[in-house]
Amino acid sequence: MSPCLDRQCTFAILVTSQLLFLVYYSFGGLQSIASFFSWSGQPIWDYTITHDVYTNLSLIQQPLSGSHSLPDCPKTSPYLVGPLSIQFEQVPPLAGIAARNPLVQAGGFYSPPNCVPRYRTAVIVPHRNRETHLRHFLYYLHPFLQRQLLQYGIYIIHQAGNQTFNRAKLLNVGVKEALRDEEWDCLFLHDVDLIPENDHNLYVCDPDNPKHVSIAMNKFGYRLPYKTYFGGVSAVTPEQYLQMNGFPNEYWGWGGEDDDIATRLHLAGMKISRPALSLGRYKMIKHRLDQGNEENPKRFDLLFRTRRSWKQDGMNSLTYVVLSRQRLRLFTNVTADIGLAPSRQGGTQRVPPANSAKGLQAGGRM
Ligand code: BGN
Repeated sequence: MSPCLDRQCTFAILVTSQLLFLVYYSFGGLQSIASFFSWSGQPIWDYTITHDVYTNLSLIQQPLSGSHSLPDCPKTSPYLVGPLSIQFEQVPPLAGIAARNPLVQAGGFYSPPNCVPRYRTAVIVPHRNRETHLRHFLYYLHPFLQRQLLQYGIYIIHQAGNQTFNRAKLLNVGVKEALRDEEWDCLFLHDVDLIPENDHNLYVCDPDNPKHVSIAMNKFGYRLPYKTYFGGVSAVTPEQYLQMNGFPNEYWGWGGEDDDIATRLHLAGMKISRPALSLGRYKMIKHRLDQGNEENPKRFDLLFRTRRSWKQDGMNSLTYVVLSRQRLRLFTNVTADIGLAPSRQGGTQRVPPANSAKGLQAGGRM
């Protein structure tokens, strides 16, 4: 071969490989190519056929008569139905949700009546002034979790006062408070406005790595917005949570705390685990940015410092005061004073009386 031909050949190889690379990315990378050729090994769900979220629930709700010793729950629940019908037009009343979930115990606790559960999961939800979202959330989550044959508890962690919101710190509080009740195997850290669309998306942990679960949200066109995204819904074992020193306490306002968590789990020697894209699907309840949860201008600086700060800022530096802890009919309501953002700390570190807890307490009177 002449040197000239040789050069042409190299050029052709370069151009072809670049073209292939472009095609690869326009197909959405390995995952999409695999699913195109059905290589993923996962079922491809048809979301045009959906089921009512209360399907099969009455079958599970019949406790066995007599004094049987209970068998272990099956590895795969036979009650699962797949894609769920979800609508947010009518807001269900708390009393109605309670009536449809008669086996849920005070505090939002449940254990399957006819078998010994294989997993114990605490669902922890940071909250403030989102009563409508909370009602949708409870309406869907209770039957969803019961069909999975889990032992579970739902914890709503309410930030007292009206000062800047701090999602990550509320999650730290929730983990600490939930672990006082029970040796949970798995902690589901859950935004209140996200509803899972498929009950095969099991609310159990990956024992090896923290799991990011809400990987396909309608808000982002049912794909990951970026590779290290860790927001919305995630699941960690208590051991994984402590290994990464929990979540940062210093992110006040919207944004960045989930990216910090993604960084700290890597720094703690773990990786992000994810379910299949067709399973980790969520519908988000539409809303405007909350008052008191404005974008955090300090998030860029904070993220820059995660590598230096994660061992000092987290579960080992968490301080808060529990103002109330109530076992309501459908959830455990923890109202906590978590202090104020640094710029707002005047002479006192504590927030004014918890006036915004009223909405939730009303739920307890059902
Ligand atoms: C990102 C936010 C996340 C948020 C996602 C999705 C930041 C840090 C910028 C360096 N991260 O941009 O917190 O969950 O968008 O909305 O703002």
